Amino acid sequence: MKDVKKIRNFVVAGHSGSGKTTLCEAMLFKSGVIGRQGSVPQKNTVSDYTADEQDRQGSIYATPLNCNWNDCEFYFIDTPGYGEFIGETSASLYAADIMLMVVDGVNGIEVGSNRVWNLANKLNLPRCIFINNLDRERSDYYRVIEQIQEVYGKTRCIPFTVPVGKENSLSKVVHVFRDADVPQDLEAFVMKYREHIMDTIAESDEELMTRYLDGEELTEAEISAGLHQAIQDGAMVPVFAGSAIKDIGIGKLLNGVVNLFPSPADVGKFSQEDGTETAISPDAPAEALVFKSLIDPFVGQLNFIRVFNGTFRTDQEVTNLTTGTKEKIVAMLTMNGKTQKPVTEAGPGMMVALTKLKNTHTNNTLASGGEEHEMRKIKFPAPVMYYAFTTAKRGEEDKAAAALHKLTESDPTIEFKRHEETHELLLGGMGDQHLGNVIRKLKEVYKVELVTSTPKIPYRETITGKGEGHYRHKKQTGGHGQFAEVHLRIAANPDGFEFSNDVVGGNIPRNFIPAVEKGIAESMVNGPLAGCKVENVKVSVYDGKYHPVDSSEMAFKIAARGAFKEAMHQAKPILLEPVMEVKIVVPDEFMGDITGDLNHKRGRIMGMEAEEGLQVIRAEVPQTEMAKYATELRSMTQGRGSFEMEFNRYEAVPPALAAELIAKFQATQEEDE
Ligand SMILES: Nc1nc2c(ncn2[C@@H]2O[C@H](COP(=O)(O)OP(=O)(O)OP(=O)(O)O)[C@@H](O)[C@H]2O)c(=O)[nH]1
Ligand SMILES: [Mg+2]
Repeated sequence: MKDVKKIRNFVVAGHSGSGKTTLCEAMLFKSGVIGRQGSVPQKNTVSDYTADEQDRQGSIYATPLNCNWNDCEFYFIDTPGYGEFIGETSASLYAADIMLMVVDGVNGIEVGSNRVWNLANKLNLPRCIFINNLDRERSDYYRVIEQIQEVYGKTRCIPFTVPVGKENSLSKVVHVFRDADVPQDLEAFVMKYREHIMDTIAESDEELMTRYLDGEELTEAEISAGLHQAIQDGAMVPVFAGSAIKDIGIGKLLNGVVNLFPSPADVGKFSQEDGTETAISPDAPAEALVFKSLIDPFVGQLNFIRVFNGTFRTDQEVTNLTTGTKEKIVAMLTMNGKTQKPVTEAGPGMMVALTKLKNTHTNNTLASGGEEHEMRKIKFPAPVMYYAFTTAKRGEEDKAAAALHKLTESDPTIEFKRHEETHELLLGGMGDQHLGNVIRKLKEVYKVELVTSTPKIPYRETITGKGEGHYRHKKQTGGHGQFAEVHLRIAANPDGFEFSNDVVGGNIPRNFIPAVEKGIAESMVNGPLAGCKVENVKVSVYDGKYHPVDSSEMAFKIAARGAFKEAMHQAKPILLEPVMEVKIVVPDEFMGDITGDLNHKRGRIMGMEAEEGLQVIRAEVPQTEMAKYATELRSMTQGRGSFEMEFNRYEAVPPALAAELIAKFQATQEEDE
């Protein structure tokens, strides 16, 4: 098996359309994996091989790839840059030793760049940057490198290759300290960074520093070793340049991967979920993280693992530490898109697909034995968009549920639940394209068709005053009758629901009090204004009447409901709506449109700040206004904005809107009657 020092494992990430898939294609071509470089518009790249991706002309799924270069084996993942598919991208970052971020040489840093940069920050993942598209009109290497340095660190982001010529006349790139034939107009720039790199090397080691200051030349090995540490610590981010489509700068980037990227041996250790760190060795007990699973039409379920430690072998028995299942490794495949190649061993740094596992999914840990620690778990982002749904054919809810359960196992950014208050079945995801994919998969693969609608907003009701209710339930039907009478008072109670039994003299016997409380609890599920859950009410039952023969639990429940309803009407009830806390990130130029739209949506802007070259807007907005925000933001910003939101609190619905909602509800009640 390959020496661990010769393995490189990285993830290619960045903003949508920056050219990640094209760059991966160029690397596969340059390294001889493919004889012809495909392109995204021609729908023939190795990475975007699914019909969905080809229709969209952009990646949807993370695609593991591999190639060899200069005696090293590369395992890398092409990820989607589009925000709705961030689940795939996040997971890939957990599987990699370093992130290669692709930045568009025309637009520079974009929302998607910061998104992955920040994810890498959280994981302490080393980074490298490739400035792509430098053959394009209006590309400007110097503007982009300046912005990168401004935002991600001047002394940190260091040019390693520099373009010669620009736009149409881009001809090649030169390496700042390996190339001798630097054009004169680039010399000052190149020398500046050559010195910077040398300084970094010297700083990494006191002895090297002294020798360097004494004017001694450092050897190639010393140069690489000196940089490795700085890159691995994140103190240095090498920046490469070129054009993926024109195969400019690709060879030098591949050399950079060999010379500068850490091998799993350099990384040396890996983190487990409980914070333990374990040293990496091919002879240690084997341990791997499942970072992706998919259903292959021919092979069935494929689980992609990143081996962190030890060596997995075919026919080996392993334990899934997450589900507790014993699994047998029947076959292992290295994959280049849909091209599979069987292997019999997989060591640290390798990414392979396992077939035919029984009970293993994304985010599980596989171990060969002796291990108790699960791998560090992938944190998936929470859904930002929900559809309510029913099945097109009656009675297929269970079939849909089973299929959705399967889908959530491989894509944890999908959520499927029944809402407690609105009772609707909800399908949550990262946006309409993501959800559209899920729905299409359900139809095509699982043969269940969904009918979707905008989810009902879980409005609530509460009171702002006090009220009193008296209700007598009396019925004489045939033999024995029904009788109960309940008197109660209600008042607003910010701490939630409170019930007290203040009946004196046994006017309602103790054994009927639980029925009274139950009656009230039932009324609180369907409030009198709009049939919503009632909250924050204090109820005191203080009097009533009973009949020794005709009173029953049922009669008291009915009387309590009547009394509560009457009291609610007196107590100035109001409607409440959920308010979301929203964080929106957009380029400067869209600020006006975004804030204008938020005002329109009854939003309250809580703060605006510049962050990493983009604008961050924090706002509180009623949930009902945010139902289609994923789509709206995309069209307002041409896909250059992103947002996150989470529930914050309930707040009173403005009177005019409340009146509308109440009238609508009352009309449906009358229809029902
Ligand atoms: N001129 C030029 N076009 C490029 C270059 N690299 C990529 N493109 C084109 O830019 C478009 C987007 O490239 P992709 O490789 O799909 O970009 P991506 O980063 O994978 O995009 P997502 O998968 O959506 O995140 C395609 O039409 C490519 O052909 C380049 O270096 N120069
Ligand atoms: Mg792509």
